Amino acid sequence: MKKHISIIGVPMDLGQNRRGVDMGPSAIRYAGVIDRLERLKYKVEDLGDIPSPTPGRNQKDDESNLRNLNEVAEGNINLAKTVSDSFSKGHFPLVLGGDHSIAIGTLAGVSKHADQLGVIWYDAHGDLNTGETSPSGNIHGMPLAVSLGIGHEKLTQIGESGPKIRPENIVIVGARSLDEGEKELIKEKGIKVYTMHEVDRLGMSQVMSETIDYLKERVQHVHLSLDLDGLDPEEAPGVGTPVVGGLSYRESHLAMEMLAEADIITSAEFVEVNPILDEKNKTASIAVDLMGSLFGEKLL
Ligand code: B3U
Ligand code: MN
Ligand code: MN
Repeated sequence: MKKHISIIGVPMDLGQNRRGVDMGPSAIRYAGVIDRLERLKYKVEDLGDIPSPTPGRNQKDDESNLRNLNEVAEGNINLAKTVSDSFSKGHFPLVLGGDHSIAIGTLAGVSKHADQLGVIWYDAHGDLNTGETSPSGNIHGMPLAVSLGIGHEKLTQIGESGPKIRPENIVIVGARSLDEGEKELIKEKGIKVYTMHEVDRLGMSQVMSETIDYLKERVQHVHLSLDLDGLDPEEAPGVGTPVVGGLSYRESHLAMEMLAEADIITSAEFVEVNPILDEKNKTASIAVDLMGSLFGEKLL
């Protein structure tokens, strides 16, 4: 594991409809992320927050069906640059969201330095919509498609134009709410998905060891994009679009511990923590607990 971590806050909530997720970075810092990682002997540098664009009218554009397109694009352009600078210094960019639209910028920044970039998308959703398939017009439901080069060009050209990742280098874990267009894209592109069905049948241990073997064979760098709504809302209630029947706290810890052991993750983001919807900062604290495991914390 890299020894130097750059914390990058992204107070962005314009990729969806519910205000509050812009306070995610503060909540995660308040839950003690820096101390936690320093205790594990990392050199941690907090780069502060990416300047967040002024909110627009929060209206969907009639033609593109995208909400706050220009603002989301602007925030992600700034983020891509900061992530790229951190990665090029050999640091581990640890991005704190913000809604999941910020993965567009993170992946644009990391992929500049890793042409075969693997991605683990830990999420209740596929985030594979486009303006045409999205039921909501919310860009946080689109970042994985955008990173594949599919979607509005104001988004796909961030960093540099074209795809940032390849479909065969993606593994989605925890999916249980996929729109029709997303299901079609998954089949068409052959994306590897462990829905809750597979997690229940195989167990998280097998899901993660298969995921690790699959990606290790293909890529040198793996980015972890962890949406807190991948977890069950009973345990992680502070998210904008909760979906019942999710991954447990324990399964999620096991997943992070196995990733730490395999030592394959070179960048990560933790997104969709919404302190307004949370109960006593529980979801932000879970995020920090999971980061502890991801960075090698052990029970004994
Ligand atoms: N798939 C739906 C819902 C959704 C996606 N991501 C989240 N919610 N967090 C959509 O709007 O694209
Ligand atoms: Mn998501
Ligand atoms: Mn989600």
